Amino acid sequence: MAHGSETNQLTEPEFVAGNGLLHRRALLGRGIVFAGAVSTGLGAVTAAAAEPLSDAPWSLNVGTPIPAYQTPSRFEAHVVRTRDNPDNVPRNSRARTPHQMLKGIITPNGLHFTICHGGVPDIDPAQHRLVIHGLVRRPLVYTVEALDRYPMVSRIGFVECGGNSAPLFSNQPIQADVQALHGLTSCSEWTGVLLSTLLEETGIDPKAKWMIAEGADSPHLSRSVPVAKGLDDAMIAMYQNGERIQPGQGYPMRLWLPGYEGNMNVKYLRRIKLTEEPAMSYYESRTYSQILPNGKAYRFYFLQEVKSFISSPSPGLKLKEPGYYEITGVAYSGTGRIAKVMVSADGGKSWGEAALQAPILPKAFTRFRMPWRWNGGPAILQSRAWDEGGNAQPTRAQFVALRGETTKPPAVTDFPSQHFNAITSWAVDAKGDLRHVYA
Ligand SMILES: Nc1nc2c(c(=O)[nH]1)N[C@H]1C(S)=C(S)[C@@H](COP(=O)(O)O)O[C@H]1N2
Ligand SMILES: [Mo]
Repeated sequence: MAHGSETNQLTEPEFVAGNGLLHRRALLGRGIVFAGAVSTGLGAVTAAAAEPLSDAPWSLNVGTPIPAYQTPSRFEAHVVRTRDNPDNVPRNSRARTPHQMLKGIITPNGLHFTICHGGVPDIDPAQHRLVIHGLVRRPLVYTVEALDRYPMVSRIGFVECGGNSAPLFSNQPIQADVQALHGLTSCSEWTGVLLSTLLEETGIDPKAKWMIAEGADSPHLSRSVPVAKGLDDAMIAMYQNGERIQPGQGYPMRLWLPGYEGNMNVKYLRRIKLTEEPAMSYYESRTYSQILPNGKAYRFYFLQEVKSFISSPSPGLKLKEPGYYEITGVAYSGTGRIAKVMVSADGGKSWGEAALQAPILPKAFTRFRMPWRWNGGPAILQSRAWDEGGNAQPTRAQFVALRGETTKPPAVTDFPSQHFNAITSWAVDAKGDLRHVYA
């Protein structure tokens, strides 16, 4: 890659929008000498000399034994979830995904966000049962072992808490990183039995319009789900990225409702009751309702709408020197596939189209990338997504006009409002530090 000193510059930079945004073609690696572009002095890439490489200590000894279940390098020990209730006082607890340190579309199992309203139950899979009853022809009880023999499917998709990004309802931009602001969404490959397979077997009384799903944890969290969703793409998920679902994700099984508000994805699932009417349970009538500026609330608000955020660069990740950077993040929509992501480096004055990394799957994270040459001056980075249903991620002004904002004290964890999906802005200053702004 090092072609000598005369190429210590971007060659033929092809700008698509203001403040250094490059055409996504640059990601193909042609027309840019990255070695020069990523290091002008401090040196991430330097000229290679011809003499033999010297040996570091780890090259001179036999390494450690291979562990039975491996965990990341000790040098990655900072890549962890942030927990808001480490002492497990009896209330809801959250652990947030460190998006600023992840680069793909799959959230590693140990880093998937978790919300438990009554701690993580220690469920013995041999004793766990799933009951499907109510307005069905034939009520049935399933063991984990039995479900393991049913036809399974694997699908990649996200789960997002309705309360994710709630700090952005504040009328002042709260100074926090992407993990604190957007860490309540994650994406996995889920494997399990489609609920439609089981409903086929129990039969459905035509009067049934709702299913009430209930968990086996101490709050017995329950939510009402339209039967239509149950017959569409709802899954009894038992595996997460190939292995048994984590305790934090609902071991031994959860309801996965692709694209629907996190809270409805009932973990530790023990019961599905088909009914004519919704249950109006605690979590659907109080905690997870969307209060509107006029004081009214949407009765039900299932969909997690089209959204994106830049994970890198983002607050806490300093730009050490001017030069080439990749702006990257995730986009997703509960409606379907992501159609387009636009990126701005000048606070929304001009936009360039980001590259979307395949696979682009419905109701899943899509990784976007945008090449950028930072000139060392101020910049405001934004991303905006569109889905295949033609829905555009709203600007902050559009969003606030419809849903309102709050003057409540700026605590990251405690905002009453749900389903924030507007644009996020990161400001870069001349020192290369990033902060959360409204633009
Ligand atoms: N049984 C049960 N299901 C639950 C919860 C819970 O506390 N108990 N939390 C809900 C909430 S509020 C969300 S956002 C999602 C989070 O899923 P995750 O913890 O797997 O990320 O699970 C939902 N399902
Ligand atoms: Mo949630």
